Amino acid sequence: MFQREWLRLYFIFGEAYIEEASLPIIEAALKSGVTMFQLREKGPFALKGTALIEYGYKVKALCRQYRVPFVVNDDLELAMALGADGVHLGQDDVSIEQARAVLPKEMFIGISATNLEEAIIAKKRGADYIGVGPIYPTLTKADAKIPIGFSRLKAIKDHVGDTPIVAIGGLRARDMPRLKKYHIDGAAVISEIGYQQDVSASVISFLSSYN
Ligand code: 3NM
Repeated sequence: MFQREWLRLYFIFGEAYIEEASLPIIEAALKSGVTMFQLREKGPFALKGTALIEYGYKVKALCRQYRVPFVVNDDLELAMALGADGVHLGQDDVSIEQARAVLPKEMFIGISATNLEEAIIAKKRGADYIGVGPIYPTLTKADAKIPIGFSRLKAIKDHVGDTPIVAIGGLRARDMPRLKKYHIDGAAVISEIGYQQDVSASVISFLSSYN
């Protein structure tokens, strides 16, 4: 069963093609307390096929070791092959109905939304959580939409009520108090954790700022 507490600090990372660099980053983040992990392998150097499955197994093993739920972005076949705990779907991926039809029933599903309409539809279709953003500009997602800021994030939260929500896009530790104030369950983060010199210090700073 999905638990909203897993959204508190949701670390997203890929970079499978430089596994000797990326696995230590992922392990440091898990060890330091991130509450959920998503494997998101994108871009020109993205691994595919068997190489990605092999990498995915290593990441899943790390998540298991640190008892952190393991999510796969977009790719239902990869999620099933790896026995992931959940999948995350964008607006351009398969629909939640199509995903539910093929995924094991214990696998949870998160959906991206960038506006109120998408968030309401995601809730209606039974998403386990909604990823709302980008809040700020981000360099990490090539096709990111226009940033929505905190006021629209709050408006979405006010409409979807109890459905778990994680904010995403350009977030830093200093944004955590405002997420808490608006009853957003947490932050999904790539660069402010994954591309930092001191991954552990960054994770601790995020977690201690949600207060
Ligand atoms: N999805 P960073 S923004 C993967 O708006 C992703 O749906 C977004 O990376 C969305 O923390 C984003 O480095 C990138 O800004 C988040």
